[in-house]
Amino acid sequence: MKPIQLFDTASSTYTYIVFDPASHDAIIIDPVDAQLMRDLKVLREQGLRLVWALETHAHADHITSAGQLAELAGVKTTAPQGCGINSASVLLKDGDTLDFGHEQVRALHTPGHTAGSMCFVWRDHVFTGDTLLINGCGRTDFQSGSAAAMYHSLTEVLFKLPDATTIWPGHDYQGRSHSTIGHEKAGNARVAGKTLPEFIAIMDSLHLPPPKRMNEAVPANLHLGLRHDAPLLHALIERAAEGYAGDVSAALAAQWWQQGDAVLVDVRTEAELAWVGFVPGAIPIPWKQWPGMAMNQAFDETLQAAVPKGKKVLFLCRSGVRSIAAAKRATELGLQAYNILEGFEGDPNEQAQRGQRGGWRGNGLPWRQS
Ligand SMILES: N[C@@H](CCC(=O)N[C@@H](CS)C(=O)NCC(=O)O)C(=O)O
Ligand SMILES: [Fe+2]
Repeated sequence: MKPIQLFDTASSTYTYIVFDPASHDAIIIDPVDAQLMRDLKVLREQGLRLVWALETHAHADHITSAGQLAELAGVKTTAPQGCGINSASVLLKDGDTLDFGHEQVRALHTPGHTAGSMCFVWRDHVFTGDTLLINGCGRTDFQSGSAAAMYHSLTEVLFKLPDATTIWPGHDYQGRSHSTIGHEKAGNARVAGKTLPEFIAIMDSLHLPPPKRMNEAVPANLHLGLRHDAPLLHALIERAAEGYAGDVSAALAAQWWQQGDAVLVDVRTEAELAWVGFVPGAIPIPWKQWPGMAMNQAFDETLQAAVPKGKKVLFLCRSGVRSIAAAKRATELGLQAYNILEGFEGDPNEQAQRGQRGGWRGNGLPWRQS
């Protein structure tokens, strides 16, 4: 079994998803904020339930999406205890293990790139973060880095793993994907066959420019990528759901709709549209069914006629209950159906601030009062 390896080109960062094939419980290692939607999509497509998000260290070159994954997917966050990421729900010490389904990862404290850096061992694989890279290693010239500590972590911790262990690095800047402990022990240009003074001399002579996003990334990552004052209410989100394609935020729904990728169907009753307000351009197909009631043929037929082949359908109701029922029915009819989270009402605070006769709602949907 292999991990799913994902790449962020902007920062050359590898993110990993590892899962238990029996329970479908999964973990994600070093997720990147710009790839949040991609990662949620992979999880949904593979039918995985994310249980842990792990950070190998406080990154200096990109912002983690762990905080957003916690808010959107309910994942529990973990970080090495020596990295100052104190908002993580679990802080890991050397040797700690995390279970996901019948699988387990073990944390190895490997200081050097940063003082708190960790690697994670799973079966005969090791996720080495920015400690051991392919034919290289993480830099040691900032963020509590230490070449001497790195030398010890490489030679006394990682190189003590079996030679056949597959290495999955946190970055690669030359398109390589993985290596093995045996291979790096024998040929890694920075450390193989080097004494400690030789290694320190090599690290001291690198003179790498600082990561471009360092001043922004490090403080953000100490809070798992979330700013205290930035509510996620209107973020563009898409998440897995059972019985239909998924849940989306109103903002993302509006984007798909405006791009012409999706049809927007409002399932509220005529009376509600008249009294509460409506979304101009949305197709009204009221959902008038409840458990035990025979299927409403009119709903099925109008819906099928309204959604062109190849387009998604987005369902909107008042609070997000009927839209789920409608999305499930549409899925049975063979459509790619999504439920819009929060419904038309959305956030009560925002609703109070809304203009009287219409305009654009804060969540991205236009609306008008009849
Ligand atoms: N050029 C990249 C930074 C690259 C960099 O410094 N990467 C760090 C990991 S955060 C490293 O340890 N690199 C080791 C190396 O390039 O040998 C950026 O601006 O973001
Ligand atoms: Fe790093």
